[in-house]
Amino acid sequence: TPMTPAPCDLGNSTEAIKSSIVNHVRFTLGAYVDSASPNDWWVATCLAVRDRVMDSATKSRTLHRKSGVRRIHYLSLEYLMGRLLENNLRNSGLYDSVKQALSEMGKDLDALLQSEPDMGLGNGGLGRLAACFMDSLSTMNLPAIGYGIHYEFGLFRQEFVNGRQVEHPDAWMRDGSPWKIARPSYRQRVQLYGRVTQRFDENGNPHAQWVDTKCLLGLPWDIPIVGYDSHTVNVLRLWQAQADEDFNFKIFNEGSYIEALREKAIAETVSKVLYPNDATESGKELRLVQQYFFVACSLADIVRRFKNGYSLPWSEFPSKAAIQLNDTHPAVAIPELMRILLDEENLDWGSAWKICQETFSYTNHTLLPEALEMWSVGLFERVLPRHLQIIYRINAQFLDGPVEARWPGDAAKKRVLSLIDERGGKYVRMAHMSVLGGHATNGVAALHTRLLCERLFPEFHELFPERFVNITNGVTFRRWLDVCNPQLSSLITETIGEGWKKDASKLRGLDASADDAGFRDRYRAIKRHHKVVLAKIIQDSCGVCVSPDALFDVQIKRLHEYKRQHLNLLNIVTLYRQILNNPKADFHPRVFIFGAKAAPGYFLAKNIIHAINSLANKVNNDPRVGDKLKVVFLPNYGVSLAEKIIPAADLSEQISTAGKEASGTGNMKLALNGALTIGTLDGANVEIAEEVGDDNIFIFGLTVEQVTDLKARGYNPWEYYWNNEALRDTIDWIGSDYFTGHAHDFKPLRDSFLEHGDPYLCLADYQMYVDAQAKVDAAYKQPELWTKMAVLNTARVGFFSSDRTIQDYADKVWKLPQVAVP
Ligand code: 26W
Repeated sequence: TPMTPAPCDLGNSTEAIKSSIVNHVRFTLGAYVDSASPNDWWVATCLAVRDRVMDSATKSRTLHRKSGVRRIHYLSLEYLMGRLLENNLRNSGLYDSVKQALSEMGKDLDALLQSEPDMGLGNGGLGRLAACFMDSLSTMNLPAIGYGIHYEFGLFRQEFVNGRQVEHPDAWMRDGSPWKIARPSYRQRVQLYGRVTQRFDENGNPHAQWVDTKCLLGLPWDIPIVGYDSHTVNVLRLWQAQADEDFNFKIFNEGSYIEALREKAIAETVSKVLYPNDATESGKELRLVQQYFFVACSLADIVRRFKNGYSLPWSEFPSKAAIQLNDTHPAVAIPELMRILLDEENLDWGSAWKICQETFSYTNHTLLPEALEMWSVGLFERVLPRHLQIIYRINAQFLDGPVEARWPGDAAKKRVLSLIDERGGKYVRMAHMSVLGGHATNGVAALHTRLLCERLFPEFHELFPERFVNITNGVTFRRWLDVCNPQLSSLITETIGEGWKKDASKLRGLDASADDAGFRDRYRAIKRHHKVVLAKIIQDSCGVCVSPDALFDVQIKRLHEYKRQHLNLLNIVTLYRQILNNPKADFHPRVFIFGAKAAPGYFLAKNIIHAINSLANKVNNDPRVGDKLKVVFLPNYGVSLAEKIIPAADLSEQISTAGKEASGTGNMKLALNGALTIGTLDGANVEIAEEVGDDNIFIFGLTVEQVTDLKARGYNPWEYYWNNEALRDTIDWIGSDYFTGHAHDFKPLRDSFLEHGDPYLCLADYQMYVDAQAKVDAAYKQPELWTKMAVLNTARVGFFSSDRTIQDYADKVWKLPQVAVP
């Protein structure tokens, strides 16, 4: 064999890293070291890190292939990765040497870290969860591939103009990205549209044939995922849509050069932009095409690996590949795998269906009816005619088989269980297909899973009880503690050792420190440090001066009625009135901090943003209020801003209507960083309360059962309005011209409370919320008590590490062993 020269020095010494960075500045970027731009230094640093990580990625891939272990393939339309450099540095252990190397060259690592654009390829909780999972999968040495879309534009950038949200495109990779590597040899071709005919195989058996289709190409981009203190580097593989130029060859030859290029541009729109809707299904054709495009590319990739890697019968496919559906967005994978097995591999129906069920599992992330995906049958048939046929057959076998056996002759049961909703128009129910086409369906918190079984899928649960499992969400403690709060991370490590980073349950070792006054002082000093940093950010981006001695009250999440930012607003307006009426009242100064994007078409959500900004403008400039109350809405909330807000938060607002928030994950990040929760018994709040103890959390509001009862009795917000003077004054004030000079500005918000039935029960929970906030105020006035509670939150939320979550999936759903990469 020819001699392979040794690679350049990829060691971790400062000298080796310096020379890597300088080489990239000179030879990759073609710049002089003396005159390279800050961006050049950032790119060169990322590439020096990437060089060191890629070798482990190749090793991991080779080991996974050679050992023939089962792999998990995570299918998600969203990955909210945020910045990658700092995370990769901390996880790989290169942080100190890279910092040193740069500093010896006169460069400041911190400044470089902050210049990285966020990779914002997701809307909110679901996309960020996928990103945390990728981190944990590598950390836990599990063989995994994440599949998604290489969106050219991520979630829009948000600006406020006169207090109103304005959206701008997010060109996160206008200048390329040093983290992604194109893999043209794994490009895939995908069919769409067309019609179905028949063909006969060599044995004379008929098979469906999908013809006259349009074609798209998918180019994969790989992003290495570095785990903490592990040599496993998995990849996130994102597909970019391209035109199939061979297919268009005819048009080119006929001289329709411009027309051919127009087709090319249309093809490329498929991976152009992330849909910015969180929790409302839009039903748009392009969205279905996006879903099928990335699913077809990913499945073809998985099937290629199975066929090339082993010579095993198809029945062994599930022993090599598990596929997790992140909500129903990639659910078209079920009929797509059926299509491959039936039409391309000539399997019989029964064998193909068995393989599907053993391969797939599905995570549900929402109970909101408007978020449940349903595709109109007409649209589905046009885009994916063969898949619709398969869905009809799955449905027929299901209704005539298990459903008929369990409820003979019961047409009503068949109507509710059918994959096709026929209550008005015909729609494919993607959630039903997802439960049926896999072996496991999970909810993301204990309460959510219970409601899934009792309310969303009661009949499916009755038919297949063993299929339903709970797997409570978690977050990666590397990004959400180690990276965003290195000071607290060091204090913890100094106190209980390093073990918590790989086994978060060890954080319980901090319990005793809650009673140690010296520890509390240091803990409080760290919180104060982060509040000073955040105060500067607030000054720079909102022009508002806030005191770090005030209580920082934080609500950061997508803007949605069910999350009830407008309940928070009712409380603030109430406090504002109280301060004006009773200026001498002993009220600890408070800063209300919001971060939230509204879906561009969600009118009421935008009205709420405008109302909060207008309230902020009044309160912050009212000399009668002074420093007692400040309200700020930080623009363009996202992962990187969250990393600044969370360590600085004192109070975490988790105030959704009970039964509406599947889990929440911001609640976990905030509690971990020592913010106390004020929250309803919803989603994972229930389990957070169990872990931290009732004394260390502020729970208020109606329970799920009480919400149900109240609605059944006939909820009337007017009753609360007329029976509560403070509430009445608050709402009347919002409806007045006080805040903007125009009484109609917040009429939509005011009307939602009163005229439109207050669907999320803000008025019913209002007084309990105001009372809970008074308890918060009283507790905050006792700093030693407050800090003790905060420490106990940090100490007791180890359960919410995504490492635990991922281990639960590996044990209960995927049956995956850990595979250590040497
Ligand atoms: C197609 C429109 C659409 C888009 C996104 C519908 C639904 C979604 C997601 C399911 C919304 C989402 O992000 N859900 C959140 O998932 C988190 C992770 O499990 C949970 O913590 C949140 O409670 C849940 O709202």
